[in-house]
Amino acid sequence: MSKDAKVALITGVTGQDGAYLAQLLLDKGYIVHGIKRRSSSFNTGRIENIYQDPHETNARFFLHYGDMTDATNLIRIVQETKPDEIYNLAAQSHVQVSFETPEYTANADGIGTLRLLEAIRILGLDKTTRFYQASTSELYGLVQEVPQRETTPFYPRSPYAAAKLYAYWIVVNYREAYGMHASNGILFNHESPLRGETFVTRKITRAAAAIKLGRQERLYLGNLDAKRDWGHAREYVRGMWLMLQQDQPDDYVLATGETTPVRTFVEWAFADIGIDLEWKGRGVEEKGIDAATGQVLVEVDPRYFRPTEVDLLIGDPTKAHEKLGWHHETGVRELAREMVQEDLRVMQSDVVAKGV
Ligand code: NDP
Ligand code: GDR
Repeated sequence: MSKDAKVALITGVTGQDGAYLAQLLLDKGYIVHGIKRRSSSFNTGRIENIYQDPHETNARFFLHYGDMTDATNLIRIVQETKPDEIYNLAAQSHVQVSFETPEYTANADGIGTLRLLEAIRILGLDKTTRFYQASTSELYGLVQEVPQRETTPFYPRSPYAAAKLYAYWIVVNYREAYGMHASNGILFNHESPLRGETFVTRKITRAAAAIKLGRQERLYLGNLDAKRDWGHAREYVRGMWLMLQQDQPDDYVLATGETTPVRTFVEWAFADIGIDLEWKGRGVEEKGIDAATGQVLVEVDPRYFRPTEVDLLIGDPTKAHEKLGWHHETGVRELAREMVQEDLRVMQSDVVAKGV
């Protein structure tokens, strides 16, 4: 292991982005520390492939128990690891769940960010440690301008977005007040086969795979009209890294510039399992029907409607193109296909393994 290897600390390393980012940094020769939460069940599935026994002499990947709601724990981990770069990806990241757990979401996503920034300052690392904050297109909320760019006014529409708004501004403040190299990545939705199962793309691709294998009859969804700018997570974590390699800290939008309604993503996923879906009815009565058999495969369930919705997200990544040289590669149609195929592969191997 090189003595000059850079050290990174990733909060949220067990999540979708944490897994891709840890892999990217290890490939670049970093020593990577990740914070994981104590859980009564297994929560390291996404990083199983990069797990290293800490007793190995050349181990470069280390996990620490921690939580964004525990300041003393964060201070100790930052003190022990003295990272060159911190990527703050940990969050209660589900928008709908934030309406059920608003205080916890504010604590973990908003104040948690402050705790980490303070840890850096308390330990005197504010001139050496670079900081990435996982900011979000949810900050734009109620449409003020399209496409949304770094200068578009924010209008959060959920407790999650309001917590992330605090985090965004406290990062800007610490940059301006203390000269910290702290940057916000305002990332539009990014998905992958590692996406959490309750986010809409993965819920759809898993259901399509399960329906194809005869393991599920119907998919229940909420608002089919919402439009999102969906990219591939693997490409977005590279943008995070690029932000911290710049001489100056700044805030950047990462997006594809293309937006797609949820309904269209559903059609694509079913097309990928060989089903031509037709829509009948409107609003809560709308149904997705197998054109060949007449069977109802998709229904709207109002329980998935949000008290306030974000109707339209479409990002303008021009600044990231020009200053970071970052570009997305995978289009949303290709992304949907990759996710369906991977869900099918995993479910099929599960069927073989269990012999059912
Ligand atoms: P995930 O939900 O997949 O991962 C979230 C991670 O945070 C998990 O490792 C989770 O741990 C951890 N975590 C949650 N709460 C705490 C806590 N209190 N203390 C410590 N760790 C915690 O999210 P993504 O990987 O998709 O997103 C990464 C970040 O980027 C999040 O902050 C999200 O809000 C933000 N973001 C995501 C976008 C996207 O489209 N994916 C777009 C824009 C921003 P565990 O595994 O134990 O649950
Ligand atoms: P989002 O992602 O809220 O954009 O936040 P999600 O996939 O949850 O929802 C996208 C859109 O789909 C609609 N929808 C449904 N959503 C879910 N989860 N389940 C359903 O059954 C369903 N039916 C319709 C939603 O109403 C919404 O309009 C994600 C998270 O990763 C955040 O952490 C991140 O900040 C933003 O993306 C950018």
